[in-house]
Amino acid sequence: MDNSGIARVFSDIATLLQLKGEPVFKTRAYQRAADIASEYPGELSAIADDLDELKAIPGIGDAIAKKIQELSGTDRLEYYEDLKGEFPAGLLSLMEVPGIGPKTALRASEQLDIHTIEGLEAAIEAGEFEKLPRVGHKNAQSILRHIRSQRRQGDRIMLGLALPAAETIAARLAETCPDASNITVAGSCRRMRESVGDIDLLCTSDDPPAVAKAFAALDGVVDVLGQGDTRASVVLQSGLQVDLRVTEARHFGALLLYFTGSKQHGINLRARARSMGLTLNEYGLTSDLTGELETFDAEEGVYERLGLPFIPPELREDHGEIEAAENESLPNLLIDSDVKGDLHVHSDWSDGRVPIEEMVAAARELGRDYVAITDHSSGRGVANGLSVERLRAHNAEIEHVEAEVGGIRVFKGSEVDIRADGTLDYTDEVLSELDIVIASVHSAMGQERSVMTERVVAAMRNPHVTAIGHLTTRLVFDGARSREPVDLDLDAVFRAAADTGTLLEINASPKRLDLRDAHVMQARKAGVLFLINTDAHRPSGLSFMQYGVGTARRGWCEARDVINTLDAKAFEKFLALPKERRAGKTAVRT
Ligand code: DGT
Ligand code: CA
Ligand code: CA
Ligand code: ZN
Repeated sequence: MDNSGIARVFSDIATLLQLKGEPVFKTRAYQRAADIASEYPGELSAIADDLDELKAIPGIGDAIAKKIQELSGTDRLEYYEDLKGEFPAGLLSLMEVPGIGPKTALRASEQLDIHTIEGLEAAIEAGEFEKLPRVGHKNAQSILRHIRSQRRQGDRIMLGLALPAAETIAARLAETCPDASNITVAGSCRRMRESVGDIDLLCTSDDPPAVAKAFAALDGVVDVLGQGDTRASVVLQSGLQVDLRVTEARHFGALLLYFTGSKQHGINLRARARSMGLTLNEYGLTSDLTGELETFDAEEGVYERLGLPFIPPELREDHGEIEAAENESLPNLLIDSDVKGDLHVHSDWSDGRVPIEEMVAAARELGRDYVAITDHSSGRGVANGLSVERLRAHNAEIEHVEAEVGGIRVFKGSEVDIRADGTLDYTDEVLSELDIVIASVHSAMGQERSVMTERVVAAMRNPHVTAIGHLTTRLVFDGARSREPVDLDLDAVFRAAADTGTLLEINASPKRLDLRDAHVMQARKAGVLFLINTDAHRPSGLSFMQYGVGTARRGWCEARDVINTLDAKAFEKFLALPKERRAGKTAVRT
């Protein structure tokens, strides 16, 4: 057990002793031991063999030192288990809810038989919990809000945080553990879901238990939830949970397929296997007739054996992908390198962090063929928007930077505010001086559906508006804030986009991903064409493109559905078309 685990046990002991009415000096000793354990610079378990060394730590006496020894050796402490046994089950987890002290938790479990957070939630909803002494309706409701927000916040984390974390821990495992091969991110991360519950990793090895053990001891692991011969579940400093599965190379294909999910995709594949007289699990396919296990070192083999082409992970959501695979009508999904340009980028002319030149140089560095600098207009929605005079200076600066940086086409752009009444911040005459106009809603987001719909459709009717930016304005939960989408008649909006030849943006910023996957799917079916843009406000933001591509893939997009897969020349030709001719797929293929 690591220091934070030990600290937690001691702190729980202190709480339970206090509840028992033990003398204060006793509870204080454990509380102090918890503090010492969590602040101790090295791993306590590393010196636990030597009782004298433990006792040399100020504040650690004989009794505590022996308990540290026991915890380090077995991950269990008899004294702690016995103490917990004197109280109702689940008591400690109830006390973790903000607003619930030890006495209330004890009453809740003894008098109301509540032992889990879910039980507590139900009792609050039923009005039972508030009747406990010193609770009351107001407190109960506030506790309920805490529970719900913890669930919302604690449960899932945005892909933009999870994927880099998954890659970091995978790299660390590779470094520490040369025995581990084929280290691969699976689960919802691999499917590029906008948020993930936990990270799933798998790898192959000739010695799985050694890898599982090394993984649980990696730098950055603060808690080990479980560890066995072929698996380990850990918690990282960031609070992210990571599940590792280790297998032999011959099972890799079946395990990756299982562990990538989605669960329903797996279930559908199993049903298909069963209809063929086969049983599919994470080891391979077993013949019902002979009982023989067929193994696969890659996923492709499993699909092939089931009579299917490979199905990309982003499609494995039970959205008809197995039928499409059967009919050979799977989309030929776009890939990262198909994207040639980025048409929504900010600089320090509005709310970006660096000069235009730095953004352009960074875009060129990433291999983009073209980029549009689209600083904000002067509407109410955004600070430091550009007046008409500054916009014209901005245009001149863009021309200058294009010549200066070289090797990348730089378009004159604006992210123009769609005002509450559907008009835009600049006149048509001013807009006509631009190459790219991204029109977005940044204010009056509470408008009712018909008003909001008409507002956005009005912007689409403007002949100069290239695309609508982040259509629904929703923010993916990112630990600090989330925002509900505005209320829109999406059917009507998508129809209008297709009719007017207005592109819809797939905003690739991981906190937005707007359009989201399901909306991309719906819009694509309505004949809408897309741009995938990063909306970068600093150079690092230009690398968010992969999240937009993942979202487009989850919406079954091919390269031809996304206009910025065109090379710079073809893209300019597209822009030269009058809007009504930009609609429909024929326009793109030219
Ligand atoms: P998440 O973590 O909530 O974002 O979603 P996933 O899809 O990563 O789910 P997770 O981490 O619970 O499990 C990883 C994969 O393992 C999941 O996508 C499919 C597979 N799996 C887990 N539990 C089951 C199950 O009960 N049945 C089947 N067929 N597969 C499962
Ligand atoms: Ca997962
Ligand atoms: Ca998992
Ligand atoms: Zn914006």
